[in-house]
Amino acid sequence: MNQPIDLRSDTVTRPTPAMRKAMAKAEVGDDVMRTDPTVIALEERTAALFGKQAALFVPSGTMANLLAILAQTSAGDEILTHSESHIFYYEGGGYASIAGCSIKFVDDSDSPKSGIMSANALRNALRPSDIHFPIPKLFTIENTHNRGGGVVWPMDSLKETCAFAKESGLRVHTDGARVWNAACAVGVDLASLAEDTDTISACLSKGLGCPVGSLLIGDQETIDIARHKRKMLGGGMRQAGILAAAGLYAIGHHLDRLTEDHDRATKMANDLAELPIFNFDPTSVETNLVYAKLSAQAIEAVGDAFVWQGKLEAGGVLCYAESVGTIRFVTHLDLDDEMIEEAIKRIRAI
Ligand code: TLP
Repeated sequence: MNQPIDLRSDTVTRPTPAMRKAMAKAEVGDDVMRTDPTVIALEERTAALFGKQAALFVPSGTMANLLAILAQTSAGDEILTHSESHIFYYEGGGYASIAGCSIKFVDDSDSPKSGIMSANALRNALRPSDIHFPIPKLFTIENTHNRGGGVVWPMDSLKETCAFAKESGLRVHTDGARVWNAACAVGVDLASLAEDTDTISACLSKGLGCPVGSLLIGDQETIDIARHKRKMLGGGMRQAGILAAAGLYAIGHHLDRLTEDHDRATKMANDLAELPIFNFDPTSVETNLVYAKLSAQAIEAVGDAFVWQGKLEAGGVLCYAESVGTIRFVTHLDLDDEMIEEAIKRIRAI
């Protein structure tokens, strides 16, 4: 069979030859001792880009989010977030098992977009101060919101909800695994997206070609605490400059091209929405994630999204079933127009 076309995630992107060259040339030291100049350069560059005092290079987005929680809560505290947030849905319950926090959901029923929480929804989720209740400490949002379909927080909602969270005495963390895509889609700079949040995580290993790495960005005091907790978790890395060099290369060369991924996702959504096996609104696609809902007919005739995932894989298109009724297709650096056309052709044939 022809090479499979990999639309499972933007985490599958591989370092380009130029990125590998930058990695090979990287000056390194021991980052636990704070003597790796390339890691320091990446952290300083990122802090400046996001308009914050400091940044911390960590192995993964999951660790960045966990450190944000550990640095801004104590065991027994409550986190407020959306039920489809990555922190709740996909991080192995680290908020509970490691940080000792509970989660209270904030809904999105008064928002036109999935995963976007209004100030009013947050107000409804907050309980009064009372000895019966856990102490609410941290509010987390996701931008772009993965399971919301890769949607971007509208700037006015972002400002209003985060301002209300702060007035309510909460710290605010943004899971910005794909904040680069959000910035690109709404045409604002990263600092504006980070302005109303105390901490923000950003992933280098999604769509940017880096082999590994994320950053946690925020004020100096919080990042100092996170640095200590990173060591505790075993995330202190030594000659990590080789990895940081990939990050610096990606920030310099792979951010502007994200619009290409978004355009390809839009094209893919438009083409898929015409097939009878799908039933979704292609205009809901805002970035590089296409959440394609299966039609009732497709499920009845063949099976749920997990069955369809297997069929598509056998036909040379790799994707992920995200629920019984929805399949996710993700565009990224390692795919071009021709490969998207070919993927659609294969899906049509199946
Ligand atoms: N998301 C992955 C899977 O874990 C689902 C993907 O393929 O989309 N925050 C968000 C919003 C994410 O989408 C992810 C990864 C992470 C955090 C975690 O990043 P890593 O995988 O580096 O721990």
